[in-house]
Amino acid sequence: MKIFSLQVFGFLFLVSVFASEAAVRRATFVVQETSYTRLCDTKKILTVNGQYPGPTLYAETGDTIIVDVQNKGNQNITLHWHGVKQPRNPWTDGPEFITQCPIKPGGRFSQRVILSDEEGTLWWHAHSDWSRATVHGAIVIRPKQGTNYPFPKPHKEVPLILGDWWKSDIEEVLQEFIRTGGDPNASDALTINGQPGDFYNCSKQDTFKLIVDYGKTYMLRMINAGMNNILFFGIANHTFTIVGQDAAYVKPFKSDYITITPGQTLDVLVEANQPPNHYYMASKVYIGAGLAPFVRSTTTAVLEYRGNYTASSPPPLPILPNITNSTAPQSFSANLRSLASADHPIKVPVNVDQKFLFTVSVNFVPCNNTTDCRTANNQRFRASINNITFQSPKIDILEAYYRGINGVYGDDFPANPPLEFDYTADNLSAALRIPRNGTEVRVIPFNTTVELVYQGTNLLRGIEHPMHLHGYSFFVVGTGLGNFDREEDPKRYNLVDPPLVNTISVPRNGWTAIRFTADNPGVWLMHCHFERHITWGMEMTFIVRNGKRSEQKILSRPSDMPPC
Ligand SMILES: *[C@@H]1O[C@H](CO)[C@@H](O)[C@H](O)[C@H]1NC(C)=O
Ligand SMILES: *[C@@H]1O[C@H](CO)[C@@H](O)[C@H](O)[C@H]1NC(C)=O
Ligand SMILES: *[C@@H]1O[C@H](CO)[C@@H](O)[C@H](O)[C@H]1NC(C)=O
Ligand SMILES: *[C@@H]1O[C@H](CO)[C@@H](O)[C@H](O)[C@H]1NC(C)=O
Ligand SMILES: *[C@@H]1O[C@H](CO)[C@@H](O)[C@H](O)[C@H]1NC(C)=O
Ligand SMILES: *[C@@H]1O[C@H](CO)[C@@H](O)[C@H](O)[C@H]1NC(C)=O
Ligand SMILES: *[C@@H]1O[C@H](CO)[C@@H](O)[C@H](O)[C@H]1NC(C)=O
Ligand SMILES: *[C@@H]1O[C@H](CO)[C@@H](O)[C@H](O)[C@H]1NC(C)=O
Ligand SMILES: *[C@@H]1O[C@H](CO)[C@@H](O)[C@H](O)[C@H]1NC(C)=O
Ligand SMILES: *[C@@H]1O[C@H](CO)[C@@H](O)[C@H](O)[C@H]1NC(C)=O
Ligand SMILES: *[C@@H]1O[C@H](CO)[C@@H](O)[C@H](O)[C@H]1NC(C)=O
Ligand SMILES: *[C@@H]1O[C@H](CO)[C@@H](O)[C@H](O)[C@H]1NC(C)=O
Ligand SMILES: [Cu+2]
Repeated sequence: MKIFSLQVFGFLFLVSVFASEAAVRRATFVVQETSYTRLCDTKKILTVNGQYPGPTLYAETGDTIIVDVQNKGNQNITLHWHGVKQPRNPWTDGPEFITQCPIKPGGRFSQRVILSDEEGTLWWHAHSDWSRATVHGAIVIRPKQGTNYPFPKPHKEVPLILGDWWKSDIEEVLQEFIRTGGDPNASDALTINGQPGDFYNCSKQDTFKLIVDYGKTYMLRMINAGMNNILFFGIANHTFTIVGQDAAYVKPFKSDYITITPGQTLDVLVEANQPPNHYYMASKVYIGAGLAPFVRSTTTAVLEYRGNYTASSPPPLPILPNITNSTAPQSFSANLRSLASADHPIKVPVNVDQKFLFTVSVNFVPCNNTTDCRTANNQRFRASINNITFQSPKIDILEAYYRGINGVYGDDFPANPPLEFDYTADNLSAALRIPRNGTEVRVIPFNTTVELVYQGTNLLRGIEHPMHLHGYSFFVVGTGLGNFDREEDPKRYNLVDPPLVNTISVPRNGWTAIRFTADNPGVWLMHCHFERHITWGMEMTFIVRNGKRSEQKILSRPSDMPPC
């Protein structure tokens, strides 16, 4: 037996491990109001352990981390471990009113974060209202002792978290957004590791810096923790080698820029092979054909070579794709393929038991209050999947399912769009735009192989949707523009080395086909990772039933589940 320590924001924990077993690690997360200054404004934000971004959780493949979450803030909160499959353990997955009721002020909840085959970078974030704007952090999962990266070990590994900063209180932004029915206010700045960077006078002295040694290779553990935008990121004069995505390895490929959606993570290598200097790392929004307000400025950090030289002032900036260039994200993601090597084999479902086609739409509903309906013509935005706008129940779906409580949810989520139409046509009839409300789940028997095609629609405005599934990673077997063709498109699927991810950007007015084996029993949320679309109702829930054997059933209910 060996003992090692885990440092989380000043608390030192001693953890004992049997060398042959996966380790159990512990961390304490205190949710609290913390005074922060950004953009020359000081305000209170919700943090974990006083940190923004929050503390990084470190683990090795297959470990379990027990996080003791204490809510010392003044609002309800839940925490989600994004991309962690949590085998048989939906209990501590986190989405509010899906798998738990919120942790109330003064409450606590000991959350087991059960890792299995994830290796790379994931993250954790609040999963109640819009608290995740400031309540988030990295999860770093290194190869188990005795195993290696499928590439030379980088000299250093650095989490780089992209985020948003609002000068206003995030709850006020949310409340105003809900009340008016229009788009939410854009954030006031993008951030890299919490800092807007050199283009903001009030951030300049604290701009994030990565000091590098010439000739060494660095791994950037990139996370888009931003709320509402897909982002571009680059480093002047340096080329990336992308090696991982959503804690699964990909075939290495080179690119001058990356595209990263909210919810997505990327592991990228950067070789410090340029003349010693200071170079800007920069990120800005990819907006495509979207119309929602967004922050137009660029956030920066600095890659700084160690040594004695006169640095260029200002440092060179990376050249990022135009914010409207939809080819740039598409050609970037087309390069992402599973490593699918002997050491990292993949098991793509070949025969499919159940096929689903889900339309993902932004909608309009009429409303009647001119003060409140900021949007034109007394309309209010909504969003839907298969024409259903998700309505949050009052007690969580998992509890209702586990205890057999009726009336909390229905099990009629449609396998196909209730109405077939030319999803991506221009000028669709306004009558199609109004969705219906519902709290419907789709029940899937244990071990079913599932194919799910996300079909974007142009009902109101076609836009990309970064769709995220809890409890699973899934293979992205195909994608295309226009309407999905059930006969022709499957012929071009990639069943050899499709990427294995937990979040996928469905192209504007296009489709994406994913496959997974439903071997993780539980209640699992599926939603768009644009926060404004979640608020508009772009969510649904899968219930994957227990298998016959005891190791195929949901674990028993923890006794400290937060009460409703
Ligand atoms: C949102 O933006 C509008 C226009 O700039 C401003 O008047 C309003 O105060 C903002 N709301 C919040 C909550 O920041
Ligand atoms: C930042 O500071 C510079 C120099 O003091 C000043 O010229 C500039 O107007 C400031 N910019 C902003 C946005 O405040
Ligand atoms: C960075 O690249 C640009 C364009 O390729 C070049 O002009 C510049 O000299 C390079 N800067 C450094 C410091 O190498
Ligand atoms: C840096 O280089 C300059 C000129 O070559 C030299 O004068 C100076 O002492 C060096 N500084 C350090 C800290 O090595
Ligand atoms: C981006 O593309 C649009 C449309 O092609 C063009 O009008 C705009 O000038 C471009 N912006 C930049 C910064 O290149
Ligand atoms: C869009 O971005 C890609 C990748 O950077 C580039 O190759 C292409 O030329 C850009 N297209 C336009 C119209 O700017
Ligand atoms: C709006 O108000 C009018 C007049 O009171 C009413 O006829 C109509 O049904 C209302 N519409 C909605 C969507 O509530
Ligand atoms: C319309 O909105 C205003 C401002 O929020 C509110 O005071 C009023 O009660 C609302 N009227 C109706 C009929 O909902
Ligand atoms: C959605 O459902 C509503 C209410 O049943 C209906 O009016 C509308 O046409 C449907 N739209 C689509 C695209 O299915
Ligand atoms: C749908 O739910 C919203 C509240 O979430 C409510 O305002 C609206 O009236 C509901 N629509 C229908 C058709 O029931
Ligand atoms: C799942 O089903 C496949 C055949 O469809 C079977 O080979 C496999 O053993 C099943 N797995 C479990 C865990 O039941
Ligand atoms: C906090 O959560 C409880 C349910 O657990 C709910 O009754 C209460 O309304 C919530 N409070 C707020 C401010 O949302
Ligand atoms: Cu969306």
